[in-house]
Amino acid sequence: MLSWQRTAFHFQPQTNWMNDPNGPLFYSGWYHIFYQYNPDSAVWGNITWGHAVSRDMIHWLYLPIALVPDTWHDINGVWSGSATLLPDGKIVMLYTGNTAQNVQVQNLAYPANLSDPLLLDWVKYADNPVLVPPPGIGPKDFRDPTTAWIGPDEKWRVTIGSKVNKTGLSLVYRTKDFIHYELSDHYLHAVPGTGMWECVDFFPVSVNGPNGLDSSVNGPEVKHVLKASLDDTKVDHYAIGTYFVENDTWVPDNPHEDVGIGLKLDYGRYYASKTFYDQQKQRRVLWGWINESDSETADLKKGWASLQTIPRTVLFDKKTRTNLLQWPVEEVDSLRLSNFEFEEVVVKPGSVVPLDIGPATQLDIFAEFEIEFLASKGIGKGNVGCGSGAVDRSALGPFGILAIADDQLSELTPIYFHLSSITSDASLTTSFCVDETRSSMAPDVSKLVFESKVPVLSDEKLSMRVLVDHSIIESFAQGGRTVISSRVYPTEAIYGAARLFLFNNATDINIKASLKIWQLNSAFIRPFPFD
Ligand code: DQQ
Repeated sequence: MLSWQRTAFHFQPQTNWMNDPNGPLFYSGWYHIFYQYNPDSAVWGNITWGHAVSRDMIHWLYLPIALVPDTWHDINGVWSGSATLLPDGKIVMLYTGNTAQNVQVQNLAYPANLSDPLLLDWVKYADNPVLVPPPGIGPKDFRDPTTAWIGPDEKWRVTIGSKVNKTGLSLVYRTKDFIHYELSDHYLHAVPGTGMWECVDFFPVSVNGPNGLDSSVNGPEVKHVLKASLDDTKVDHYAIGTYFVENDTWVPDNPHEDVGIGLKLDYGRYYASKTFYDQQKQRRVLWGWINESDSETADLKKGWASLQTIPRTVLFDKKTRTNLLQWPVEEVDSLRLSNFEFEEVVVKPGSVVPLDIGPATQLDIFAEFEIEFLASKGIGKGNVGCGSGAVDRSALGPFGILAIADDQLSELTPIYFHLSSITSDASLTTSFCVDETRSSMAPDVSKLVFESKVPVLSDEKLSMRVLVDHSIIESFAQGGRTVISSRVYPTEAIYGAARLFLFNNATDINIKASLKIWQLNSAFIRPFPFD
């Protein structure tokens, strides 16, 4: 059963439940995405690997399920895993199997026929599992192998998330053939108090170059990103640091911003993300799972649950040198239809300005904001943080846009900045926020205020890019320094009734907003036409 909340250009299965992205790769002209999929229901369970292919990561063709639970070593679930492309063109897929006794083990699978660009058939290695929990690691704390990378000793490395007591950690294994493994004496990294690490991701970024890097690249111009999905809080945290291949350890640049206690990949609803290196366009691409925030009953009624974010390119931020930049892959631009431009629209304190663009359910919005102090007021102080939402007022915020709003403003989702202060060199750190609290009048919907901090350098304007797709809003601040994905279920602001507004709830500043807005086409996402 479909419903109006269904998205138009985000990837989701035709029906039923999806969670983590698995084994993304580019092979023989096709992007492949696999995903944790329950073919029987719109809630988690009976987990298989769904499979789809695309030429551009926007339009998708569903393929038959790639891996199902059918042997003792994965009978309780074919759980998350990653792909590795070997230099000889072969593909290795490592995934976690939940065994008949609910022990987490690592299994090996490979394509039955490498000359099939669709990689339709998968073979499980006959002697699976290839790894079982090592001594000292709980049977339920050993999951989600990463893409492998190769060291100068010609051995591949794979890291696997775990915990010991409350310390989250990642184990490293070395292998030559993906069948026999040796466990490293050291953890790749461990952070006390962070709990179980799921879906660890580990990848290099270029500190000066323009491109993404293959997982095996290392050297003086390279830093490494370690990401863990924290089971206790369901948040994806990352940190940037240095990888030492001699003993397979990683050290964060800033111990105060270590994995799980510092930066988040996304400050909204987002989990279990995974990157891959796209050798076709020399970029690193990030996938992430966005859960529903309505009730399970509502999900069962609508017959589906969850979607994947728009794939994002990931780069090191060469200006701040402290964070990543995430940006929707350039292929999204191919969905752009009519274009609207607004120059220096003045939004006075306490006012709302409609933007006349027609229906506002499928949009790509790029907005820049300039601040004008009111002569009568001087430079006041703002709030620190996003507070209880966009209704909070201070001298310097909030201001931004109201997305998926109806004409009466009975439903709306503010995406906004709230400055705390302005310094003499004009650089600042601002809060970037999304407020779901008035997004829906439907019952049983969880509605939160999402908060992040984002650096704004002295030569930069405040800017945001926002992708709107019926029931999801993905918001990128300052070129992707911080990202917030939110889920909304409007009942009034749907289809032709959805509108877009500017707002300014600050008391002491005028806002001058300049925007470029595109209506976006729907993507073609449908079964592969085998006949
Ligand atoms: N989802 C999978 C696990 C993983 C978790 C099971 C994260 O492999 O740890 O569906 O969402």
